[in-house]
Amino acid sequence: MERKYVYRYFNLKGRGETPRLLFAAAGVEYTDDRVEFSDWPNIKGTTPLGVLPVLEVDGQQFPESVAISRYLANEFGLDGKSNLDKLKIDVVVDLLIATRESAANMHFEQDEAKKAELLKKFHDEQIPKCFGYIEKTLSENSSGFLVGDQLTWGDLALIDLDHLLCNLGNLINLENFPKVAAHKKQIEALPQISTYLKHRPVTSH
Ligand SMILES: N[C@@H](CCC(=O)N[C@@H](CS)C(=O)NCC(=O)O)C(=O)O
Repeated sequence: MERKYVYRYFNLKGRGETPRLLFAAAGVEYTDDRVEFSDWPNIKGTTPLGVLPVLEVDGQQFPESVAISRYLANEFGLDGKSNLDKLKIDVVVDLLIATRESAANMHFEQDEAKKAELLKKFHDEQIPKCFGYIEKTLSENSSGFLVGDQLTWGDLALIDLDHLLCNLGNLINLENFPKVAAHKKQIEALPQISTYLKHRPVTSH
């Protein structure tokens, strides 16, 4: 029987966009419930952990963005074919999460001196570590996808972070990572992804 999905997050990409990309890639119907900040105080107490995103599967609510993405990837066959491919995806996703956290901490830092210090560390350490590893992973796979010869949730998580870093005041120069740049183009050109990207609500991040 077909599952009924409601996906609840703020009207942002943020931590919540990879699941939406997964629904788009798989062509699976869902309710994209974008919560207004003014409504959030009334909704917060009804969620499992007091935070979003939440995925409702046939009326049952689940928190945690990465667990949600991994579940949807499993359901939609976008999880990699072998256990080794799944491991490769998980390593990349963990690196992407750490990079997203660093970018967010830096973005929201109010103290200008501290912010400059975080920015330097981000460029000198976090970007080379994360994207150097991903560049190498991509160069070991001739299909252009992160693993195997078809799309997985690792590809979607990767373009999602590319978008964030490019939008948040150019936090990455993809010219330094040619495989990542080519990967972004390849994934964005997939028909179902390209259509989704053209039509998704415009948000700053
Ligand atoms: N580890 C959680 C973190 C969720 C989280 O911190 N969500 C934020 C938005 S990105 C939130 O709901 N903030 C509102 C609040 O704390 O009241 C996940 O990845 O889903």
